[in-house]
Order: sequence, then structure tokens, then C-alpha cells
Amino acid sequence: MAGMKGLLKKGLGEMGFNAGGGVINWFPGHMAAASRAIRNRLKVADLVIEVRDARIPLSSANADLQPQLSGKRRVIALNKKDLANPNIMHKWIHYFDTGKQDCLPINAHSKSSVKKLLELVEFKLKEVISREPTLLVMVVGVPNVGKSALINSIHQIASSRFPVQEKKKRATVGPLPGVTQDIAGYKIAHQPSIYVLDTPGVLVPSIPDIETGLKLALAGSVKDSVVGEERIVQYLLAILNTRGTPLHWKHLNNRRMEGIRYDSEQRHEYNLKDLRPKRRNLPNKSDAVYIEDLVWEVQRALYLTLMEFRGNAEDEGDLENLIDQQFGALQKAMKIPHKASEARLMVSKKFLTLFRTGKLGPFILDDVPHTDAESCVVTHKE
Ligand SMILES: Nc1nc2c(ncn2[C@@H]2O[C@H](COP(=O)(O)OP(=O)(O)OP(=O)(O)O)[C@@H](O)[C@H]2O)c(=O)[nH]1
Ligand SMILES: [Mg+2]
Repeated sequence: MAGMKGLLKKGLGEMGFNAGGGVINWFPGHMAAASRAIRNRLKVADLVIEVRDARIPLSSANADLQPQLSGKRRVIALNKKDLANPNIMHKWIHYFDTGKQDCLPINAHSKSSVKKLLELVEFKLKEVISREPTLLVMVVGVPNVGKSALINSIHQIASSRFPVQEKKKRATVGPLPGVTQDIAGYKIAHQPSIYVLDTPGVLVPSIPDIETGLKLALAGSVKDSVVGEERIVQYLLAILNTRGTPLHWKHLNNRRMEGIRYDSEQRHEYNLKDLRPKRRNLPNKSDAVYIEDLVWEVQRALYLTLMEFRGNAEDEGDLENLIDQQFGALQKAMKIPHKASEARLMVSKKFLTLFRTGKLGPFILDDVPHTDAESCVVTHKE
């Protein structure tokens, strides 16, 4: 980890995730106003669904809202569980359980998953449902975690149960952060009337540390242009190399990797072209096969560079060299023309897409903190 910390300090050190100044203006004006509006509405909410990104259960918590949220009936929905490593997810569930905080990993696009969340919400509202004529459930979270997608699924499930008005009303969902700009209500039940409120994603004006900022950028909560795709990928590669993840890809691709063992042992100079499995012409291939091949080439490029790396990943200079080499290997694997002046940027964009769509496998980037039960639901890593 020392190598990565050094690299972050050196390469990314001048970055400040600070709304007030520096190179980065990532806290747009609407967010400050939205934060105020959310705080006001929270005062009257009966329950809040705090949506976090399952890949970063702590880094995706809005630290400024935590004191208010912890004083309310709250369910933490760890969304995008399809992109998160299930083996590590159960440790996170245990972590939140220990802190007596209701939490549920969900996939906002899956009805069965959202139904489970609704059951939990109903259970927590049980006692107020019987006495209040109107209830307000708020959905809050940092940008792009899937709040609006969740609202749409809730609304859809509700409209199959109750004859709700405005059946066709849908929240806009999109792949970039900052899609929802206004608070909007959706009626999901009557007697009592229950409304769910979709809210704009809000970040804190000052992100406490650079790694939290980079994780938020990796997960897509901060616009890529704010941090720069190359920096985000440099950080992702630092994580993968430090964790030795590419070495595990060998087992995933055992059959195809057979050739690799031969090549890396027998030949020090490898040529990706020679190793490439026989390919049919691109136009005849389905997209799925094309992507599968691309993923395989990318994983192999990272596996080989890490295998042949003779430096020390704890040393920031060595790690930086390895990452530079990997950018070159990825460029070849992705068949991005050598002279393309924007090659590094193109590599970064493609690599980020593979990561964000889960093609490189499921990940959880935050480490489960060692805590006592009381301080369990902390907002960011120490
Ligand atoms: N893989 C995966 N993608 C999801 C899931 N939920 C939402 N998404 C995608 O994440 C992106 C963001 O979803 P939104 O619902 O717009 O996110 P949001 O939190 O409302 O974003 P803002 O309005 O910008 O704050 C979209 O591309 C969704 O399709 C999920 O559970 N799994
Ligand atoms: Mg939204």
C-alpha cells in the first residue's frame, strides 16, 4: 500500500477535492442548493432510504448528511450489488449489522431485489402506518448511485399493487452524475398515502481525502472530466496491482491462460499478436463475443505485465513504471493505433467502461474497517 500512497501523493497530490478552489470544481452550484432543500425535507421525512454504491459502502456516504440521517428511521441500500464482490459483501453486511444499522444490498433494476427493500421499509414503518394519514419516504445519496432507477422500480411495483395515479410518471435515469436536479414526489400507496421523494445526488463540499474522491470518480459519482480519465485509471491500476488481482484472472481464464504459462516461461519477449487466439472477422461476430475477447486480451495484458514485473509494488517509482508499461500493453490489447496522440485517453475511457460495467469482475474498493460496534456506521475511512 505504501507504493500506492506515494503515487497518490506524487501524481495526484496537487488535486484537492475542495469546492472552494484548486484545479477541480466538482461541486456545482445546484448541489449546494439541493443539499439545503434535502436537509429541509429530511426534517419531515418518516423514513429515509440512503442509497450507497455497493462497491464503496463508506466512500459513497455523504458525510455532511450523516448526523441528520442517523437520527431518522433509515435503511441503507447498497445498490449496484451486481457489480460488487459477493464474498466481501457479506462482511459489509456483518459490519452494518454490528452497528445496528439496517442495510440491504440491492440491484435497482431487479424487481425481486427492490421488493425485499420495500418489505423492510414497510416493516420499519409499521407503527406509523397505522396512525398517520400521509407518509414521506425520502431517497437520498451521492450522484449516480441509482436513486432514480430505484424510485422507478418502487413505483412500478407499487402500481401493480395499488391503483396509483400518474402511472406513467418516471424519473429520468442516466449513466452520468447530476441527472436529477429537482426533488420530485411519487405516490406509491393510499390509506395511508405514501410518497417517495427522488432527490438530486449531492456530495460534500470538501471530500476528506484523495482516495475517497478517486473512488467516487471510479464509481461515476464525480464527472470524469473533473479528475481526468487517465488519473482515475492510474488509481484503478494501482489498486489492482497492489491487490494482485490480475494474478487471479489466470484462474478465471484457466483454459485460455494455458498458453500464457508457456509463453511467459519460454519467452521473455512476447508478442500479443502471436498469442492472440484465432479470430474470425469482426463483422461476423456478435458484440458479446467481441467484448469477451476484449476482456480476455485486457486481463491477459495486465496479468503478463504484473507477472513479469521485477520491481517492488510498495515502491512508488516501481509502481508508476509498471502502470506506464500497462498503459502500453492495454493499448496493444485494445488495438488502439500506436500513434494516436490521444491513445492514453482512449485506453483509459475503454478500461473505465469495462470496469464500470462489471466486465473485469465484481469489486469492492473500500476496506471493511475494524471497529467497535458503537462507531460502526462511520462515514468515511479513517
Ligand atoms: N449495474 C447497475 N447499474 C445500475 C443499478 N442501478 C442503477 N444503475 C445505473 O446507474 C446509472 C445511474 O442511475 P440513476 O438512477 O440515474 O442514478 P441517480 O442516483 O438517480 O443519479 P443522479 O440523479 O445523477 O444523482 C444508470 O446508468 C443506471 O442504469 C444497479 O443496481 N446495477
Ligand atoms: Mg437521479
